[in-house]
Amino acid sequence: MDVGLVGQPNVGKSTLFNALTMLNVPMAPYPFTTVEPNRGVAHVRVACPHTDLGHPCTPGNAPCQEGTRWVPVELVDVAGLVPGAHEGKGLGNRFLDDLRQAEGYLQLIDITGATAPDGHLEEPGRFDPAEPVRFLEEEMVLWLGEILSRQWEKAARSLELNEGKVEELIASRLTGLNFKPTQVLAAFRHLPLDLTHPTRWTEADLVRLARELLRANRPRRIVANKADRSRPEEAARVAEELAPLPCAPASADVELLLRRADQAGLIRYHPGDSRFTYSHPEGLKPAQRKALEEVERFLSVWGSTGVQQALEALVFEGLSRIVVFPVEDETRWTDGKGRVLPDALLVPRGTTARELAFRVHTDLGEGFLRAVDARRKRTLGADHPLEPGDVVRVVSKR
Ligand SMILES: Nc1nc2c(ncn2[C@@H]2O[C@H](COP(=O)(O)OP(=O)(O)O)[C@@H](O)[C@H]2O)c(=O)[nH]1
Ligand SMILES: [Mg+2]
Repeated sequence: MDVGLVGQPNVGKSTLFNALTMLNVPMAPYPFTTVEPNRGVAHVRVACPHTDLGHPCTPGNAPCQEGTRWVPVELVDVAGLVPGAHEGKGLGNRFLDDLRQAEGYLQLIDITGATAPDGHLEEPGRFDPAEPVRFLEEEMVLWLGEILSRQWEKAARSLELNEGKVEELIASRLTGLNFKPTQVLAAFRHLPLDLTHPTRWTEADLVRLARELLRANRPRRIVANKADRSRPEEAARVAEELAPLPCAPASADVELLLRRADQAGLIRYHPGDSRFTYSHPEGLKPAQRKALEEVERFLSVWGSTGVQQALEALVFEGLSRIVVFPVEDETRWTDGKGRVLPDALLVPRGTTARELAFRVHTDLGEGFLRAVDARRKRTLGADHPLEPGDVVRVVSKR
């Protein structure tokens, strides 16, 4: 699953990307295929079940630190959004291509209002920080609307003649976006469209449909960045302006500084925490001390940098993901090689026991007999929806 970072140039996307993809935790070598420089691995936190088991775990994909499991999520720093992207201007095509792959995104805005639409800086308060949020939505709606409108009449006529299903036609036109026909049906519920006569739909209808599809299926959260140059009242004002879209203040700069200082051994800081401790206070250079004292002041005002929280809110709330732990031995919580709780899998809320089996291996899914809830020692049927933190053994014919 990909999470995209979007926003106009200079709002802090690369800084946020660098901070989020830096985790100072011992990790097992794990083959991540990094194909492009703007892709990286970030992590979301969950409690590791090993504390309930009473033995340490042997993590494979998701490192464990003091009972916190860091579960990987792929992050894409999307090329800067420019006006006219849907017409293929500038980096438009590249931008939309990256975005298409992301299942949800964090949109960064400059809460100080100093960043112009093209990314150049002016004095704080010069621009409305919320404007780029409306702009991005319009740009995406127009783009999707255009894809839907291409030769719509012809496609709709043929559909009516063959008495086909309009939700399937639409899903197939948007294959790159992975909309399922059921998701298209859900979008119809909010629109007064005559489903048996798609030839009567206007271009405006298709644009409205595009908007509904995006709202329901591409969750986003707004990261009001550069909070270190702003005030909580201003953050609250912007959040109110954007509601019901979730928006929370953050400082990518401060988060990056904290993670780097931790990696350099100057402090101990766990991403997402509201404080840090000094490792060797006496060894700090005056400039380092001054910078870290500023960070302490920032944390006392804002509570945290907001960076880790923004990603987790998107993954767990926006994208409704939960983390489950497949094992092969329901007593020792191990895999076939005796590793304890090796895998932490991020799956959609509502994933069933059988769907988890398919996620682990096709054979396991096809030969599915039953699953065992290893915490409660209960048998789970194929259609049983899993809960966050479940430790599950799949019993299969093969
Ligand atoms: N004050 C402040 N500056 C930031 C913050 N995040 C990023 N910046 C600065 O904003 C500028 C642009 O950041 P960058 O990550 O390159 O933005 P991008 O163009 O969106 O990728 C750099 O000078 C960053 O140091 C922040 O949280 N606070
Ligand atoms: Mg950048």
